Amino acid sequence: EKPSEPHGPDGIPAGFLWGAATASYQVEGAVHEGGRGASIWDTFSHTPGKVQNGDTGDVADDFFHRYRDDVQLMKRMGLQAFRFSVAWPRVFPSGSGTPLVQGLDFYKKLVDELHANGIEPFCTLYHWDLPQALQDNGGWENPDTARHLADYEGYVAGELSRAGVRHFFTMNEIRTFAELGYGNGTHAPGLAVGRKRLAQLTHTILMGHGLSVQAIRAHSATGVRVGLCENPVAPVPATLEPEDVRAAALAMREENAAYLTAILEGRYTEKYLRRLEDDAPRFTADEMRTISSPLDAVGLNFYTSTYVRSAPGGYEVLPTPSDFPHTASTWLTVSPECMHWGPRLVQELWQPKTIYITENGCSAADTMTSRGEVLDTGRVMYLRNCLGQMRQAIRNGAAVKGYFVWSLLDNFEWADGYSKRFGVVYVDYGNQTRTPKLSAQFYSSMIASNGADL
Ligand code: PNW
Repeated sequence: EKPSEPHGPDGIPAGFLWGAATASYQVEGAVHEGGRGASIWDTFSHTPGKVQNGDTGDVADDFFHRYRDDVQLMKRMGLQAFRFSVAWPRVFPSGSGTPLVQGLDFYKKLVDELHANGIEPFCTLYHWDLPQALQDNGGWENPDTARHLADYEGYVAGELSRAGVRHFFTMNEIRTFAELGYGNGTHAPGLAVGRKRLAQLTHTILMGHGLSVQAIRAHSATGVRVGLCENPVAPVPATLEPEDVRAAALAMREENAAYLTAILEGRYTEKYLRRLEDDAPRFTADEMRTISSPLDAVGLNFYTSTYVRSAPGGYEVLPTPSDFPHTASTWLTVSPECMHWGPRLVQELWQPKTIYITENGCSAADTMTSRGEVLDTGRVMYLRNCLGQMRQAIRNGAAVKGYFVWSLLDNFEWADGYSKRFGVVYVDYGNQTRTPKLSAQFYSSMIASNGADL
């Protein structure tokens, strides 16, 4: 890695890593190859009515077969890092037991290809594709799932660290997959289990994370860095009055009490436990120590903000006006301040040594012109503003060491299927042609100057 220098006057430290992110089920396809087992997303996407237009990840971007060309694309764009995820059911088709010997072949080839082209691999070990066989045994409602996850992650990190991977994330966005998968059922496995069971299974997920941190450290080559990727609610103070800024810090801690706060503090906040009353999770002090196993890096995914102000009792979350500007995804309001206040408040509250922005990006109604261009000026505006806000966070002391745009390619956007495009590279799903959008050109030129004119 390049040496990290003190923040210069332009705010972006030398050695800062610029990358792009993807996730296995969203890009790979090849769902029946190499002995891969089924995941909850195969089941969910093949259940009528669950995903827009009946889309599935069966083919997706066919990244499983096209990764060599896609790495060349990354290289041409000037990317320095690439975040991908490993599909658990490729390695353990039914989630536990004996690993499939050829299960990691694809990822080892991908890692070699990245290294050969000077691109640093960042590996997420769980980006939501839980083996269906484990869901059949209760999924995250079964504490055994946490053990199976740790066994899987220890094995994969051992193998891939010996292939030269130095950065691992245990999980992606606990808040999202717990709340959408088990809280309201809009994501796989499509359950709505109620508050008490949700709190308990979320605790089991946190245990899976903590046990995995330990397993990765136990099985890896020396020098690996372990973290997780979470998408905390990003409270932004409505005014710059000190009491509103304090309210934002309180909100960061409380709104994320079941997730990032528990992991970084090793405790549930009193407010959280009081709010849930009889529905609060059952846990031991020993479990809380496991959950808060020390991390080398915190990965933060920021897309949007939550405006707050000071109020009796601490803080008040402000409603989103119906005409607030938003992207092609209604949940994704255009509020780049999350990239300033998000990392800044995480730094102030928990002092992580290293923060990576592991996802940031937006959806847009991208279409190709008759000249074959995709002129996504809305995404250029979104990214430029988000990066300017990130630079502000760094100026204010946040230890942000890298940034990954979501996403390299248009891909399977979960319950929205292929109807929402997040890529800086356009994918024609009819023939799998890749076309860098205007935003890819913006991003490349920004990388070339290390953010000089943000
Ligand atoms: C994240 N929501 O997911 C994921 O990490 C990515 O896999 C995904 O493609 C990306 O953000 C864009 O959505 C989210 O409804 C999915 O609030 C949905 C929500 C939030 C995050």
